[in-house]
Amino acid sequence: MQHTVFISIGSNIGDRLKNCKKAIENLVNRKRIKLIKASSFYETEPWGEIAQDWFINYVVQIETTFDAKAVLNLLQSIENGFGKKRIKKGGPRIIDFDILFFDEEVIGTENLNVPHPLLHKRRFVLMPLNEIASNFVHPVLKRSVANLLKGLDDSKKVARYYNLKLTGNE
Ligand code: PH2
Ligand code: MG
Ligand code: MG
Repeated sequence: MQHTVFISIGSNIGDRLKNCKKAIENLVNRKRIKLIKASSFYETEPWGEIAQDWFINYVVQIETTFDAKAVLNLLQSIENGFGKKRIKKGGPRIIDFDILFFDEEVIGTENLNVPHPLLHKRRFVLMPLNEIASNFVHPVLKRSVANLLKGLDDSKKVARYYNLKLTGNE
């Protein structure tokens, strides 16, 4: 069965743009993963309490026959391939993948929470997501992405940075 998955990608260490491009290439070249849409890249002020460098963030929509756990494992193995070290929760990272939505599923396990529990509070997620999925309805909050963005209280800056014209392949 095909699943529709939205994934947020970010980097704030090294060549952020290159890391972001490499991450998506690595992901969509896998069997059973098809890229449907990608947002532009955004340069974003760090969200949260930790002082760190600005990020490049974007969001992609994929289709896959993997279940949510298998997608998580795949994303983590790609992160590990970048030499990602998780020194501090919410701190600087060479690459970070987060599953935002997995169809309309609601998942609450130790390792995986879907929808992503902070997505509706983060401009750096909602802006790119709104570019590719403004009508998608959050399965818990029952509000569209456009509506979440409209009511959002997040003063962190998010600016469109670069438009990578990715198209679906394979
Ligand atoms: N990721 C975090 C914490 N803060 N801020 C921005 N702008 N972008 C991120 O991807 C990000 C963050 C934890 O994963
Ligand atoms: Mg994250
Ligand atoms: Mg993560």
